[in-house]
Amino acid sequence: EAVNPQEYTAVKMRMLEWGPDVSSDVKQAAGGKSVYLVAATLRPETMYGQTNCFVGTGLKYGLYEASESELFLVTERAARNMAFQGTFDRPKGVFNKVVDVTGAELVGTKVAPPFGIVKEVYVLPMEGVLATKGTGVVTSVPSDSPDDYRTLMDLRKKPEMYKIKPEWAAVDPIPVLSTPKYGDMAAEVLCKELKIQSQRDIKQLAEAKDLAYKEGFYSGTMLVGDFKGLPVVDAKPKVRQQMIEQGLAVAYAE
Ligand code: A2H
Repeated sequence: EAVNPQEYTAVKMRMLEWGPDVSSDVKQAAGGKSVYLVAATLRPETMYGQTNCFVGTGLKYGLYEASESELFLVTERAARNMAFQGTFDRPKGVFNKVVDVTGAELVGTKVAPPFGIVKEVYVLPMEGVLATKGTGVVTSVPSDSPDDYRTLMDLRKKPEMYKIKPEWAAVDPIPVLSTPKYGDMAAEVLCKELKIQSQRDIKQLAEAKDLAYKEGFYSGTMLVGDFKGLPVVDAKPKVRQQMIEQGLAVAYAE
């Protein structure tokens, strides 16, 4: 990992309305500032197709001061990395947590996904979110991510078990790119081909993820956005740059 750093795009999903379980401590601490759930992605070109946001219900997050007016909701590990990468409007290495937040209480919170065709989406639980990767916040693109697709379908099947309202999982996958092998719904096609039954089918999901990633990157064509018609390989850095220039994302490495 130290030898081969990953260059993520950390997308700022603006909090629009806290979910029913968010504590009054959190609401008070947020005050009048803008709160962003910040999600690390390797596929910025797919952000048009965001349908929800995932957190781990057993994970601990915090609200961290990013500037005078902005708070970032991420894990402490990510806040520390961001502080050392100069992401915050603070001296290098300085990060200040204003309040703790649990993943469980965030479920049902409404956020605005940057560049999303759908403008308002909900925070939902995902079982496999790692505390040791990215920000602990994962944005969901079920058209192109097999993990996201399978998790969304699991949630729709058993909303009571996952303690969600069905309407929070109501946004369908949105086509964002097309590939010769899998059409415009690579994740769905691969989950069916590999007979993936649940988000716990880790091995098959890893294979599906690899196939979707390679086919999308090398053979995909954009269907939406400013770079519609361009190969994914060319659109990817352009979408990333636009998001960063517009203040809707930050570079994040680990
Ligand atoms: B990707 P890598 Cl469309 N725990 O973004 C689990 N997964 C996490 C995570 C965490 N803490 N942080 C980020 N991720 C996900 C989009 C996407 C992603 C698409 C297709 C594939 C894909 C939308 N979700 O990932 O282990 C994020 O999901 C498969 C490569 O560092 C992030 O990019 O390679 C990806 O995993 C980073 O995983």
